[in-house]
Amino acid sequence: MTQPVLGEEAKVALKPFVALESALISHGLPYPKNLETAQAMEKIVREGGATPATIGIIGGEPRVGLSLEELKRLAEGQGVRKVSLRDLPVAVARRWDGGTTVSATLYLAHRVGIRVLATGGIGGVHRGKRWDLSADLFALAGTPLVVVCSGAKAILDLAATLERLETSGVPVIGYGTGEFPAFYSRSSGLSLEQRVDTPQEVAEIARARDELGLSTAILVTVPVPEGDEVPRSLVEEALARALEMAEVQGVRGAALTPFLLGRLNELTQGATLGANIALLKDNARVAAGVAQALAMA
Ligand code: PSU
Ligand code: MN
Repeated sequence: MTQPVLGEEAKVALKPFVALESALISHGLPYPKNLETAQAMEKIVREGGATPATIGIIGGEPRVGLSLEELKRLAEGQGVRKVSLRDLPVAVARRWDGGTTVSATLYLAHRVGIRVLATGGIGGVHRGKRWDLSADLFALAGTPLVVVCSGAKAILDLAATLERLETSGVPVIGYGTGEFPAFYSRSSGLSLEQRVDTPQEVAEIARARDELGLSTAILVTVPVPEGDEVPRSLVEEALARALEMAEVQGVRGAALTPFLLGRLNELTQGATLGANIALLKDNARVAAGVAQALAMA
């Protein structure tokens, strides 16, 4: 049976782990900012008292904990695929290099017993294409991790995404906020019923989930740091144009999310990229705190 292979740091670690996805390295952020951000997130997790395990596929081998060389290989992106849950068997059989999305990362993290994952924004329901649902939603419905993120990516239909999470039984919790964050912007206008202010509160909810025998993820949503936020009106304006470009160029499927993120970055002169990096680092910090609180059960 193909078991994920543990990286050097993961093998010796005694501390709690934080899983980090790698599709955002291979397909979410441009080189070399992607590599810098991946390394910065790992460092922040370590400083927060946990062990980072960036998860990805190297030559068909699912890896939990990547070396710097392997991170570079995914960041440089030569022939690197975006690997979602449905791609995992093909990626292994065909010996791909792959950046794993939230859905594939959740699966591999759970298989080695990791309980916390940090990312930027989860996938969800696409705007104007309600049939285009990210596999992230299905993985969240059936994998009992704590996922720290800044909500769903701003390119999505956030209201529909929230409804879908509710249908799947995934608790969505605001971290220091009563609103579902809008990724690049702190507020979406969609209120959340549950708010927490400490990692301990998150750990208590996760423990209760486990005691209940539920296997849903818990989605902890952290707004982008104040100084790095992009005003929602600006994002919406750029997004309208990016969506139009996608339509005209016929971009669809797995390519859609990376395409839209790239166009937004150009149209906002890098503002969305700055916000994306800032929130990724901040989410790594929060996730380390949660992993620690969970380990102190
Ligand atoms: N968050 C980011 N950048 C990204 C992604 C998330 O800040 O690139 C990636 C994640 O890996 C997520 C994936 O799982 O996009 C969703 O893609 P899709 O919509 O095709 O399921
Ligand atoms: Mn899709």
